[in-house]
Amino acid sequence: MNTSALPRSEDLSVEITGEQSQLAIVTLTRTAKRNAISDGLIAALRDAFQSLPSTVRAAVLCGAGEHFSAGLDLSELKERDAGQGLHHSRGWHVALDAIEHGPVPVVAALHGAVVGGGLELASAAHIRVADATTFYALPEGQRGIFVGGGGSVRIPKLIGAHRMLDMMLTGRVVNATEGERLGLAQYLVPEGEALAKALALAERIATNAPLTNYALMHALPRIAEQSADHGYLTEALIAAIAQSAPEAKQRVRDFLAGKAGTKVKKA
Ligand code: 1HE
Repeated sequence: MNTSALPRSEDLSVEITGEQSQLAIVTLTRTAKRNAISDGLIAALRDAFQSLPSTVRAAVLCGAGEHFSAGLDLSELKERDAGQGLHHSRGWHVALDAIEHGPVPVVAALHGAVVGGGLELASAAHIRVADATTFYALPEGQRGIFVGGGGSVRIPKLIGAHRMLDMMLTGRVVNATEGERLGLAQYLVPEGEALAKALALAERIATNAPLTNYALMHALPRIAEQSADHGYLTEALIAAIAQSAPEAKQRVRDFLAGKAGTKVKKA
C-alpha cells in the first residue's frame, strides 16, 4: 500500500501489512537509547495512531532492539519547570489515548525492559504479549518523580493500586512469569516469540466485525466504570447497535447455515 501519507520519524516505524492492508505494525526504533520516549517519539506515536489508514483493522506495537522501552527520556526531564511538566504529561495522555481509544485494537509485543513510561505505553494497548525476557518496573520513585503517562489510571486497573504502590515504593522488578500472573500481560511466550504471537492475535482480531471491535474497545471499559444500572442500559444500547449491522446479520446467517470455520473450537 502507498505509505507516503503516514507520519515519519526516525524513532518510529509504521508498516502497513497483511491481506488488504488490514494490519499496522508500529515499532519504536530508538534502540541506541533503549527506546526511551522523548518528546519527539511521543508526538510520533500520537501522530501514527491518529492517522492509521482506514483499511487497518488491528495494530501491533513493539520495540526494536533489546528492550520494549526504557520509559521517559530522562535527559529531557532536567530541562522542565512545573508548567512545562504539566503540559508534557498531558501530551502523553493525548498520545496514549490515541492508542487506547483509537479506531482499532492494539496488541503490544513486549520484551526486555518495560519500565516507567514504557509500562505506561504498554498499558494503553488492549492486549499485551510478553516474551520470557520481559521485566517490568516503575523506577519513578527512585528518580524522585511520578508517573505522568496515564499510568496511575491504567496500571491499577491491570494489577490493583496496591501492587502498583509496591512497585513504586520499593522499586520492585517484576519478571515475565510474575507479570503474566499479576495481569500485566495476558500472554506469556518463549524468548523472541512475542511479535509473532502478537501478529497472529492481531490477524485474528482483524477478522472480527469492526463495529464489535470498536464497541469492545470503547464501550466495555466504560461500562466497567459505570454503576450496574447504567452499565446494563449502555450494554443493551451497544448490543442493539452491533446486532443491527448488516455484517452481524450475515455472520449469524453463516453460522446457522453451517458454513465452515464459524464454530467455536475447543482450545
Ligand atoms: C536512556 C534511558 C532513559 C537508557 N532516558 N536515556 N526510566 C528509567 O529509569 C530506566 C532507565 N534505564 C535503565 O534502567 C536501563 O537503561 C535499561 C534497563 C532500560 C537498559 O539497560 P542497558 O544496559 O541495556 O542499556 P544502558 O547502557 O543503560 O543504556 C543505553 C543508552 O540508553 C545509554 O545512553 P548512552 O548515550 O550512554 O549510550 C543510556 O543513558 C540511554 N538510556 N534509558 C534516557 N530512560 C511519562 S512519565 C514516565 C516516567 C518514567 O518513565 S521514569 C523511568 C525512566
